[in-house]
Amino acid sequence: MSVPTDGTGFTFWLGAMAMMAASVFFFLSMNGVDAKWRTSLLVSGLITFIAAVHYMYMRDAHAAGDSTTVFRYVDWILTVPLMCVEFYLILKVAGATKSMMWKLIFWSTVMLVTGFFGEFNGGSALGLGPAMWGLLSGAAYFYIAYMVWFGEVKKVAVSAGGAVLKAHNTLAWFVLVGWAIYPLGYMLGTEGWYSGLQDLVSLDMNVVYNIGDAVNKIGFGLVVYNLAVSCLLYTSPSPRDQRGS
Ligand SMILES: *C/C=C(C)/C=C/C=C(C)/C=C/C1=C(C)CCCC1(C)C
Repeated sequence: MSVPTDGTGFTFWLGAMAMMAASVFFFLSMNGVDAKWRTSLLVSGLITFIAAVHYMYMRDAHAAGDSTTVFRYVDWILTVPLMCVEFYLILKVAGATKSMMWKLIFWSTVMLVTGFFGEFNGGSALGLGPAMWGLLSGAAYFYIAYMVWFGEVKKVAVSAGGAVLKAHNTLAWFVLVGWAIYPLGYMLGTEGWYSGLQDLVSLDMNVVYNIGDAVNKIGFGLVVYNLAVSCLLYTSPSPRDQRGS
């Protein structure tokens, strides 16, 4: 293992550490919340834990001068569907169905597989090129955002109301704004009609992806944590608390 000597390498180290710390936090928080939120916190911790492991691999690959693309997409193909599961878990109480969850998982898989083809071997798969693959990926992304903002996911959240709706709305902003960081990174790292952007913004694609991951994976988990903890305020004191007073 070599010491990072460049900015990008350093963000892999920071990312690995932040993801690990977040995992410990989410796992340890499980005991302090109502049973119905434990699985949600477990999933939050799994998302950051899976990322932590991949960050260690990407950190080493980057330091060795190798591509990180495969590790990046293996990480995403595991963690993004888990974020879809997270929507399902918090909305289950309000009647979210498994079919809704699978629809989110399906479109997120389409988004990532097409994105991978756009990055792998310069986007040469099927002769489409990065811009075309990126467009296909973007279409799947918009459909997910639509489902979360206006479609069936939103409808269930509205019927849940209260703290669950509030958490849903925050997660929806993550999908719209936080997830939009990724196509920006993609445009900085691949060749297409948008390549002029690289002259305006001189950021490494990996740095942009690393920022996106920190915001979205840790942020998503904190929204779920906040929901679980806010619900504690409304439950009656436990027998032990009563004994003390
Ligand atoms: C933890 C990882 C997350 C939340 C990853 C999310 C990734 C995306 C939303 C990626 C989207 C892309 C596009 C919309 C178009 C270009 C290709 C991608 C895959 C970068």
